[in-house]
Amino acid sequence: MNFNKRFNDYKEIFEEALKNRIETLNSSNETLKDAMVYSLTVGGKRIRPVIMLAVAEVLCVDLNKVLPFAVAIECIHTYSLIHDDLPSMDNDDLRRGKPTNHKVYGEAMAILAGDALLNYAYELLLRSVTDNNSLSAARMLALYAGAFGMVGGQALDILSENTAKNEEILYKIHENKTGKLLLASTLVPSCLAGNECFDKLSEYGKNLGLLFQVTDDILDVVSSALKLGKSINKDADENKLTFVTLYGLEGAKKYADKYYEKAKNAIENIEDNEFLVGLLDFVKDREF
Ligand code: GRG
Repeated sequence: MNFNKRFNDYKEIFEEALKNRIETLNSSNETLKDAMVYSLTVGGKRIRPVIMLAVAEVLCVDLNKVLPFAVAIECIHTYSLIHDDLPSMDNDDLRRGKPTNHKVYGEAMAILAGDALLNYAYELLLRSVTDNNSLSAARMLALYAGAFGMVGGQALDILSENTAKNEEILYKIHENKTGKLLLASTLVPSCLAGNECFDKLSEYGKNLGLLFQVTDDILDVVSSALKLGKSINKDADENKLTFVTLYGLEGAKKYADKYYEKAKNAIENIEDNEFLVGLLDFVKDREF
């Protein structure tokens, strides 16, 4: 299997679907639409859509069925990055190697672009619900994006900035903030396939999410702003709770190995799992 080719094939399928959706995106205001499209198309690995398409293919789910969910999750992810970069949150000037949304459109428009992307995601999800399986897939994504998932993790992260730092809090923040959208990427196709391989994909998705975050924490100290497309060394500067600030660089690498193995073991009995294993290598060895 040629991993890079397959990754790029999924990415292209996704980019085409996203382009088609953007062409029909209605907005009563052109500036708002420009701000939404700016962040949606400014770059990004598209790892969540790629995971969704890859798991869908393993489970023999029609890719056309999963594509609206893939566009929706990328809209949710993009809104979260716009809001995360705001002066009231992480106050970042650079994202995906380009000026952040509020640097280009101003803070008020960036908040609205994020809000509109989130609402657009739900419009897409509602339009995709045709049976019980698609209903449970949409509910899963909504649950994991909100207070029980990504937003809840972000809240915990902010609240923990000036409190005692320990493993339990670290795990809870990352399991939710970064982990739940990645978990949803593996479970949406399972829901669409009538909960096929649900437990195995759940274990895979959880550990993939933690692997993704520990790698992000490692990259914050070993990579460059040029490669990452965002500022570096922010975690230590801002007294953030990360795998590196808690366990040191070598300790964090050991956690990466542990989550990698757990994720790989979870899917060992799933047929045609090579690409899913390849995704773990991609996440662990990525430089950006
Ligand atoms: C503001 C509601 C709200 C939530 C923000 C996801 C998040 C929660 C904040 C992002 C902060 C951050 C850098 C988290 C680390 C992991 C992460 C989600 C990185 C960005 O995702 P990638 O690497 O980004 O998939 P690209 O640009 O490739 O799409």
